[in-house]
Amino acid sequence: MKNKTFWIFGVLTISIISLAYGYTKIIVPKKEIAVNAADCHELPSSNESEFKPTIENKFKPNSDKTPKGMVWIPGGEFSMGSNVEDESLCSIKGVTKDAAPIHRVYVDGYYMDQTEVTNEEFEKFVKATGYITVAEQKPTKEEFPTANEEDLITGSVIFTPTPSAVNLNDFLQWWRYEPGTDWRHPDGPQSTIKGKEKYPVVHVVYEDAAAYAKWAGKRLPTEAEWEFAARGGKTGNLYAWGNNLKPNGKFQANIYQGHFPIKDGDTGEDGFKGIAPTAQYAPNAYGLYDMAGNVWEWVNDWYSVDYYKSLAESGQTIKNPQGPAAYNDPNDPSQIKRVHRGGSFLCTDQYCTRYMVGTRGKGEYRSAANHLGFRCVKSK
Ligand SMILES: [Ca+2]
Ligand SMILES: [Ca+2]
Repeated sequence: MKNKTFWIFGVLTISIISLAYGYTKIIVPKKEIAVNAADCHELPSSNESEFKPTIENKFKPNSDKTPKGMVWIPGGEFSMGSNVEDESLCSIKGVTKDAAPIHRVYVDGYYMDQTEVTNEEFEKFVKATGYITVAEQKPTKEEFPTANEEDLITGSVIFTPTPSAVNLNDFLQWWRYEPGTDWRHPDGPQSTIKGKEKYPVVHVVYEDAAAYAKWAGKRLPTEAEWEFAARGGKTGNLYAWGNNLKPNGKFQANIYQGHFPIKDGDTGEDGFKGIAPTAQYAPNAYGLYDMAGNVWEWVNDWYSVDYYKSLAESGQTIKNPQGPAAYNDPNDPSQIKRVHRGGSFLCTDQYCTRYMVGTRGKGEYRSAANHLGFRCVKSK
């Protein structure tokens, strides 16, 4: 394709899409094996006993001090990560291996937003500060020195269902860069957030999320804080609510059912085709909504494929890990990435099961899309 939007797409979104699936290199089938091998660490066998009991801190602050819309997460010691066989991408079991090995972590207690940050909340921030998100800023020649001037246009990336069934090995088939798309126009320039006040804000990049958090007197969670909270004090569960995807036959999160990624393929068996307002499903044991699905959530850590391995090798319980000092994704070294967690309304067992609680996502830190948002935490 030669049109200018595709150029931006090519530059900005090869790894933007990795934010969707946390994995950029399943592009052609022959690469699946090569990448799989490249990602393959020495792994412990999958075994429930790798998870040792979560030990929550006993301290609980006075409930009068709990900020509105937040809950106290006690922190404590827990086993973090995922048995890689549990997750799949492109129906390949255990393909990414970046959430292994399971390792022991301690986090201090903190407050966490009960929901993903909504359009309504983000709008308050923008009104108060005049903040302009990255998707609303014209890409610069400095950032894209080889680009033609006419290709430097504002916009963001939108999931676009395919007309018919496609081979799932090329995600460019169902993502497009759409000029004029941003948090106020989440589905393209003609769309609005009117009536979507309680929907999660999307088309925000890491620095947008961090700016909001700072304004709100909060911060983005570390990856460890995010996972501790998502697990709700339980030990080694597959999901934020337990080990059964559909207890009593009921979905517990907004993910994707049906044929991915074709037009009208999402059956919405979980109640929603596409994105949903926040808090439409039961909260986890800590009172947190949508820790699985709806939108991916930025966390503060740089992404490194072997970070968990390096922590596990220390043999110690790691206290308040802040993420690696530098990003590292050997499969995509040119893209600077931070971690995303929780999966989105597009996650499906046909393609990506990153709604599983210990699994990870990643994305280029200045790239946005319509299934990526965030929530904040606040230290005591
Ligand atoms: Ca859904
Ligand atoms: Ca979420």
